[in-house]
Amino acid sequence: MSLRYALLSLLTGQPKTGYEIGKAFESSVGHVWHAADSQIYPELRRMEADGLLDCTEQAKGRTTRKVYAVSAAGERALRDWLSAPDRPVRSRDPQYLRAAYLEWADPAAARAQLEEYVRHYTEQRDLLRRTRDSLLDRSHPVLAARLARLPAEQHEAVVAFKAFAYAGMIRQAEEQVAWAREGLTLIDELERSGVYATAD
Ligand code: VNL
Repeated sequence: MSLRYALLSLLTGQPKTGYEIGKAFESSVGHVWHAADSQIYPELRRMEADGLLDCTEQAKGRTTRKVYAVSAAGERALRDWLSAPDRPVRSRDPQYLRAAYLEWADPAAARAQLEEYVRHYTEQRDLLRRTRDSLLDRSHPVLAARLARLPAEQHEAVVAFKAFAYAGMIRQAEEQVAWAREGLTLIDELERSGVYATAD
């Protein structure tokens, strides 16, 4: 359900074709709400049918492309959503479920898994940091296009809230790296004291 709000948020910045949406999504709002192209395109069609998006055909060479823009109803839906209280989701992350029962895993496999988390979240953290920096210096193309359509007095808040979201995600990624490293140390200690070994 949040995917439609992610798409509305993105398109409030600038109307886009389906192709442009796919590209811009991944480098911007996709960092805070991941979705695959295969989910995005059918959702755009549903949003159009629900009156949240206005579509116009734009001629390009011998073909036409559909340009999606947020309708008045779409803007209202986004405002209503952001003004309504959000109920925090309860944890369903398989990482913690798996971590809680690692005594069932082969130590080598457990170690490899934790090393993979370290690698993944380090990469994620660095990508998020780079993206946040490109928001703060306003060089991110999706943000720059949004700002170009807004009066200057709104720019600070638009940038600050996006940087705020990234700050939270960066901290989470840092925390995941630290946590996975703690797990590696734990496995070392348990193995050294002979209480964790390959079954059979
Ligand atoms: C926008 C641009 C959003 C860059 C972003 O992440 C971003 C935007 C939420 O203007 O919608 O990284």
